[in-house]
Amino acid sequence: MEQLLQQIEAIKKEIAEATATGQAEVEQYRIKYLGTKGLVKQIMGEMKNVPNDQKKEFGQILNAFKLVAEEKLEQLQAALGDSAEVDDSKDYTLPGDTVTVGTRHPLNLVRNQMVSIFKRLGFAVAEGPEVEDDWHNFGAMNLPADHPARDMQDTFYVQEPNEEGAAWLLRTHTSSVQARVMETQKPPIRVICPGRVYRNETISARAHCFFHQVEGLYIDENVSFADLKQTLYFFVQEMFGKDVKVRFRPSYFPFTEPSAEMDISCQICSGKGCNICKHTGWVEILGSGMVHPNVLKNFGIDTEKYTGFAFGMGVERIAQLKYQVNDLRLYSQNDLRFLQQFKSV
Ligand code: 2U9
Repeated sequence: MEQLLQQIEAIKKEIAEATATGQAEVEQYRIKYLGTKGLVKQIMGEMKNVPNDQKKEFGQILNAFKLVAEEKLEQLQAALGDSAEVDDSKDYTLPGDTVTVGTRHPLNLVRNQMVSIFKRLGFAVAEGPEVEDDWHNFGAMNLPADHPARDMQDTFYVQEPNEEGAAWLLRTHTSSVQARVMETQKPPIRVICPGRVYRNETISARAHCFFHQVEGLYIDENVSFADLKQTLYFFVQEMFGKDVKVRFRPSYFPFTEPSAEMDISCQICSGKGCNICKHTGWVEILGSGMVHPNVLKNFGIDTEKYTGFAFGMGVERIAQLKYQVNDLRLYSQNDLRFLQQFKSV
């Protein structure tokens, strides 16, 4: 008992003399005296050896001892607050760093707008894999085995064609997604397929080895070429404004018959003639047509009952006309001087 009291007095003396010049030393003090294995806890542990008739008196001594240790911790902490931890080398009144907020990529802005216009017409959005098999990309789309698009020169093959012609490749259009939709759904089908596509082109201002498409497909009873024209006319009016003019020119695609390309009046010069429209007043924006019966038959769709229209367009091309982007490479160079121009769009 006597020995314990002496021990307490010795520790109290130590505590009274303790100093700390930084946060680390305050922490050392706390651990030494008040930590879970600290001296205060150790002394408290001796309580069990104290005879019952002295427990009350000794308990009071112990509580006072603990208080001394705690008060000293507060003192050390408070003393630090006014001096040691203040770093005078910094000017805390300076304004903070500006946080640069990112911008949406112009291709995403345009893709989102395109998707939202077609959604309002009741089109659903479908997506699919960028690595495709030969069938979904070419075969199902009525592209014959000797079509130039199938050539090694034009398509990136992941796995070259085997004896049966089966191959894996980077999709050259998002029609492969519509093919997958037709595989799993029955008409009526009304989908748009936005996504990245790949073609083996030398990169220049006008060509790139990848670009983005939005393709559409509408299959139902009594779908006509008039539906195609009205849908696409609505789209360009929403995209470019009510004053836009359109014209259709006959064209050829293996997957549509009849096929047509659509031009709009040049949005840069309002049809007066400029470099973008090569002084014709018109710019081509998309390809379209009535889905070829062979394509429908590939998916077991009754061509006596159903007809459909399809269209495809490049997102880069629409963005070029909307924002006058004259070099395709700008879209993938991540140059902030280009991207930041789309800040509040
Ligand atoms: C199915 C059947 C037919 C989609 C179509 C085009 C015409 C077309 C080009 C425009 C510019 C590709 O991005 S581009 O280079 N596309 O001209 N695409 S019709 O036809 C389909 C799609 C799916 C089942």
